[in-house]
Amino acid sequence: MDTNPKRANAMDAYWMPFTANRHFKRNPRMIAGAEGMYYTTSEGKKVLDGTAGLWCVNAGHAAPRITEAVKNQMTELDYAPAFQMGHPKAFELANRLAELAPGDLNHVFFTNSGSESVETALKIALAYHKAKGNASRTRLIGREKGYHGVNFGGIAVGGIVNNRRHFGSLLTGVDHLRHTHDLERNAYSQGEAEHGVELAEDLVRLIELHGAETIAAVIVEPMAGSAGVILPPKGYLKRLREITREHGILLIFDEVITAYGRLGRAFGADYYGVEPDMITTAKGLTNGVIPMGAVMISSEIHDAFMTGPDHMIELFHGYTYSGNPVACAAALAALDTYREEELFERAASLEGYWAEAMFSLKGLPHVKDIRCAGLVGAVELEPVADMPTKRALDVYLRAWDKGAHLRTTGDIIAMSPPLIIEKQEIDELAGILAESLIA
Ligand code: PXG
Repeated sequence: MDTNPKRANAMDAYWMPFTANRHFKRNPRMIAGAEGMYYTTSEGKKVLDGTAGLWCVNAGHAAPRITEAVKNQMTELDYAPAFQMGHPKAFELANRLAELAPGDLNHVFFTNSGSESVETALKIALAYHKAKGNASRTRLIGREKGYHGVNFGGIAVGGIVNNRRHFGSLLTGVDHLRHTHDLERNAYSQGEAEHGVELAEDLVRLIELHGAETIAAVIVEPMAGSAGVILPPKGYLKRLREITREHGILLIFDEVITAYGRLGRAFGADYYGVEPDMITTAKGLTNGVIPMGAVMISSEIHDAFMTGPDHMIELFHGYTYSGNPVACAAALAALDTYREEELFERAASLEGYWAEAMFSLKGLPHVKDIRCAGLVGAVELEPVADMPTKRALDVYLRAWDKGAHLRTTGDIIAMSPPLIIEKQEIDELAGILAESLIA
């Protein structure tokens, strides 16, 4: 490998995110192109995208309407200042999202990523309580195994140990609910898991411990993605909603993965029938094409800020690229594509076929659980003794050689294909995974 950073194709300069850099650079997997369901590698090999990029390319790669919209926007208006200045597409997009969002989540704050959406929602939660005269509500509650991006608020409320342990004291005043991963009682679940509703009572325990008047918000993924697809137990999210409502605590759903059709509905909140006070999103908002996130916010929260003198800034928060015109154009085109190609409905109609394909892997070597919801699937494997992550990584590498791209987290294989997937491609993906488990 050429490691001289002064040469164009040397690999050392790029410090890759969440990657085993030295391992990757010894044996790189390079993508040169992508269209529809497939990547093309730099050697010209076609690889089925079993994960919609990183859970984001819901309409498939190079969706023509989105590509066109981005090109056009670049020449029409490339950038407009985001503070004290507007452009029509940001308002149009906010209206479209408010219409799509459940209940009275009628307001939208734009960010550039899932991590920023999380920081935004947490800050709004704190500032909301202060605006309402409840300044003692400063505590934030997350959940073990939760993933809320990589910024400081997100890793503080998050519960993935490796994402936290190297980064000092994080935020103070944070606590965590217990996770709901329970293979003994819930192996081979679909949609929701049968057992574990009582884990929502953990929130009552934390309220008794800290006092409700100190707690601002609870943030959870309705279905935990990054930790390896952990489905909520039946009734669990509803119970969290009841407890938070009863105690004046805001409920934030982190839907960076579950929003925009992944579960066959616009939001996980729709799929599970529970309405939070805020929803954080990113990824599928623009089909992954341009970085963008959006936080959906209830009227109750938004209106609490709209009280002081009207020349004053109501929320001291925002990003240079909030509502960037090119990102807005990409998002509007993505929403058009989802609607016109009926991709959310398509995901819902494939849910059963998908689950059958996933469950057909039951009984293959080292498989100890399979979990599905919408077009998400996970296969949990027995780890190799004393070598955690090795089993799944080996399966991943074999699948790549056989022409499919999967995700691994620990010893769990996760899949979340573009919503345009055809039945024969579901068969292809499950077939490659089956062979990779056996070989
Ligand atoms: N919240 C949730 C629930 C997420 O899944 C983020 C926040 C952060 O988003 P950004 O855009 O800042 O990365 C995420 C991101 C994986 C995987 O394979 C998952 C994510 C990102 C990359 C890989 O599990 N989730």
